[in-house]
Amino acid sequence: MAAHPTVHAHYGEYREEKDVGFKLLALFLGLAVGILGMVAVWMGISAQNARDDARAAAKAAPTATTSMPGMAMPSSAEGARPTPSFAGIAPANADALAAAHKAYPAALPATTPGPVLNVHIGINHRVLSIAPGIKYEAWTFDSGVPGPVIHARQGQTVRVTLTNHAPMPHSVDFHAARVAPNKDFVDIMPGKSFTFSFTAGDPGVFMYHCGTKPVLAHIANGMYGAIVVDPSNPNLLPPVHHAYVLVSGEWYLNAPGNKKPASLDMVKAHQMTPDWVTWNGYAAQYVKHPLTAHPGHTVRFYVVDAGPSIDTDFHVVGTVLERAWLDAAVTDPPLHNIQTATVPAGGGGIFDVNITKPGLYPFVTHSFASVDMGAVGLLNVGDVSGTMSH
Ligand SMILES: [Cu+2]
Repeated sequence: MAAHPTVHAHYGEYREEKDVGFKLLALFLGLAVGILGMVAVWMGISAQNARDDARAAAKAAPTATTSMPGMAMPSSAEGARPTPSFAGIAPANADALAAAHKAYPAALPATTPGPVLNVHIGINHRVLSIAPGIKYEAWTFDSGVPGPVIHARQGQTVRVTLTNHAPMPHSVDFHAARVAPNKDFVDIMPGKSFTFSFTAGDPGVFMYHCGTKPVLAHIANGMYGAIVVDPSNPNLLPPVHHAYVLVSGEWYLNAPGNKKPASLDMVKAHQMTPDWVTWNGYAAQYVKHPLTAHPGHTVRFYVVDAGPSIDTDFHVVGTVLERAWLDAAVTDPPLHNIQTATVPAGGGGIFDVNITKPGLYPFVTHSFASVDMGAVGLLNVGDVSGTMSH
């Protein structure tokens, strides 16, 4: 009997921030990157106007809500109004909170030997920090967003056991699997476990997510993650010095989230107007906690766009993508010298850069509205000090 190694993810402790920020009542509006004061003032005025509009609309036509916890979803979309934008809201001590935040570990975990990769994932509802001082009532695979990064080898059997600790049905849909969805991507009732297996037959990086209806809500609430499948032919993805996994996701808030946790605004989700867009669940976390590389070493980014709805236009400022494998088509040869690569919602891409000059290299989606909402990080090449001036 072959040993069946097990992947356990422990993402519990680093998500929580102390509530020191909430003791400071003096909050101000500002962009997460904290540079555009004028815009912040304008946003404050706009937000106030929008808030007034929303209040007036609410008085005129109150909307019913479902009883589903964690969701502020109108029973009918007709006439429903979104809450105003809460993009960029930050407490006065946002910088300190960002520094104290423990960044999601982006480094690709090691593979596991043996023919079977056992993956145990618990499903939970819990409050997470998604930006400095901003809390959200998330639905999670294990205890963070994204869920644990799974690293399989082509040909390996991935045996997934889900245990639902949440008070509503959830499920999982692996884009790397070729299985009958009605048999394996089934709803798991509260308190129940479910196990299914698939062969990791296709190399690449793939999304997984909850597939329970409404799927938009389950993904928007944080139920997504990435699985990397190494090709059995190692020449298809040559070895590199550094490998990082970045999952883009949008957050749609029904409240600012700075005084009490926000939850989902389904109207905003339908309108695709997020408040925050994040790499690995937390706005701009790799600006304060940059990913690292040595000059002249090759860095590989495994990028998944979890959406739920907005594409990622992956770009590394100050270099070109030397090699690119688009949407998990691990072809030989790869594409070369790409400036910006689209990663569609629900898709993935693998991108290699090789940077010789020490410095700070931002990685972004070049859809810059998303950058202002948090979809930016830094690659620190050569352990340089300082920060970005823009
Ligand atoms: Cu779910």
